[in-house]
Amino acid sequence: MQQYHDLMRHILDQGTLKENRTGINTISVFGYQMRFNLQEGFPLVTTKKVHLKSIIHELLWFIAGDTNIRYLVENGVNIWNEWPFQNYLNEKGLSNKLPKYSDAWKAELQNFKEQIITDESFAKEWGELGPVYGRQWRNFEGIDQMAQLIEDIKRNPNSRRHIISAWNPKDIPVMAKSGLPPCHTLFQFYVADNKLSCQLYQRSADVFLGVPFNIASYALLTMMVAQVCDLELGDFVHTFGDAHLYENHLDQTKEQLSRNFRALPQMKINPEVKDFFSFKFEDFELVNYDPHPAIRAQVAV
Ligand code: THF
Repeated sequence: MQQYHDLMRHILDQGTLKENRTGINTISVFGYQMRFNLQEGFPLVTTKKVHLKSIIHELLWFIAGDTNIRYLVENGVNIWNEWPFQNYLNEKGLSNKLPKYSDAWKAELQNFKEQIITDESFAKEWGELGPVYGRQWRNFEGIDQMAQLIEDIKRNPNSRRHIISAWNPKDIPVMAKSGLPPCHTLFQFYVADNKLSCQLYQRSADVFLGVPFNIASYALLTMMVAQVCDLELGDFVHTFGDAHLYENHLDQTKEQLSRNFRALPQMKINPEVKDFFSFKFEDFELVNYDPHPAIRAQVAV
């Protein structure tokens, strides 16, 4: 994953200090591109342990059109909790008593998670992220972009219009309330020499915490689409708008940059699955993943 280390190094060397809505500053660059040949192995970062289980569940959750964190929390995936939680605190007038990232805030977050799992009506009321990825992919103003994309790739692979947009200007104000406007704004598929490639335009990227997830997630999505469309694997191209490192991730970034690369793992997908919407968690198996230990960091909300 030389490409990922090059990006972190580039931001440390060239980035500009910038303020943002989270209260934690970043160093940031604008415009960058990485490319991963998916035939060379599964692009999961090896210089820290990345929790693949969360990535698979999150992707299946998008594909199912789900926008409530309950499925994720039930499956031990905690990467989306902070946003509906902060919304809950704001609505209950508790955000002054529980300052973001304090120990009391973290304790109340645990409590919130418990309630999401045990109380269905609580989950319905407070676990909803609004019209985020799942909604836009499967029901963009009534259009199932994902189903159409699969049909279009099968019928007309050479098309230059294999695009899914998560950016729905009408929904942006609602998204900002309980979730946030999509970071993965738009992606496009491309077929040549019987190989399927995918390019993502990511408007905003948390390079230390989010990007290892984002690369693996879109690589996996590309593999799934390739399997159901009977295509070989091409490249995943990752294009960025604002690519940044949060100031409270800099020590972790330097620690990671000091580590040596290891061989990429392989992803095995159950070859029996031919219907895109039938993939289950058990259909995926990661083999030969031998990463360095995880590196902890606080996500900015
Ligand atoms: N907001 C911010 N600030 N960063 C992001 O990466 C991000 N996302 C999604 C939406 N908003 C974002 C959520 N994705 C982690 C990973 C991905 C996330 C959010 C959080 C995270 O904390 N990872 C830890 C723990 C992993 C685990 O417990 O499974 C890690 O060490 O990797 C970008 O899409």
